[in-house]
Amino acid sequence: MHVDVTFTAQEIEAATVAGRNVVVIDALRATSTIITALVNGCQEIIPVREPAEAMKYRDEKGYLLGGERGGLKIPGFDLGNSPLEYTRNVVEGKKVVLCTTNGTLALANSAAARKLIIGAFLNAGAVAQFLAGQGGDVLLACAGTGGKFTLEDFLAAGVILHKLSKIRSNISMGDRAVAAEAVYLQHQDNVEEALYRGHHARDLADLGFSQDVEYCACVDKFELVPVCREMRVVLPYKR
Ligand code: 3SL
Ligand code: MG
Repeated sequence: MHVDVTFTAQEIEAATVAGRNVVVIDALRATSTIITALVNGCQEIIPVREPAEAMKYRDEKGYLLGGERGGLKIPGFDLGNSPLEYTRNVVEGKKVVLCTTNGTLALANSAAARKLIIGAFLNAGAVAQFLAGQGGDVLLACAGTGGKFTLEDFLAAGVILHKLSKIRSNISMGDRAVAAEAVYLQHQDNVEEALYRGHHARDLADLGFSQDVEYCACVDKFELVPVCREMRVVLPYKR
């Protein structure tokens, strides 16, 4: 099993993901939000690139529109992109159409993957278990921010890699994967503090979302692995 890492949603092309199991990571905050919504009984999540695509579902019964631009709720949407908004009261039994700047773009760009799954600190161990059981090459596809590398996604890739390497000894890692694991190991005792060394956590705190950063930094809070098939994210696997 060969494992590597990409840094941005924009880097992801059909040829990059074809034949590989791909984990999309947008730890702050889209993939953490997806995981939380599904934990709280959301039926499925439809990731879209643009708000206009989401708006087509505006008047459909049972759908909620969620997402952000500039970190804030999109006008006319029901929810923003804070995982803490996606409580059981709000999402149970509902379908959520989610549009975020980087995370849902990364998912849409990864549609040609062999298997496409959702990763974050929140479910790192479960993702590692899932990958170990699949076999095949793996790409940890960090969403990045605005086409640029972000520390939080790289750290989340590192924790998944570290856990995977504990389960399977025969994996080979690309150089980015080696670096991700090393950086995670350096910060494993305080992930939240490490997140604040990156600009996006600080931007979120400035917008009033420091509780999101604290929540998204929790490693292994949930043991589930959302899977995206035909641009529908659901929960097929629960331990
Ligand atoms: O870009 C994204 O997908 C978001 O996760 C960004 S934010 O954390 O909501 O600002
Ligand atoms: Mg992000």
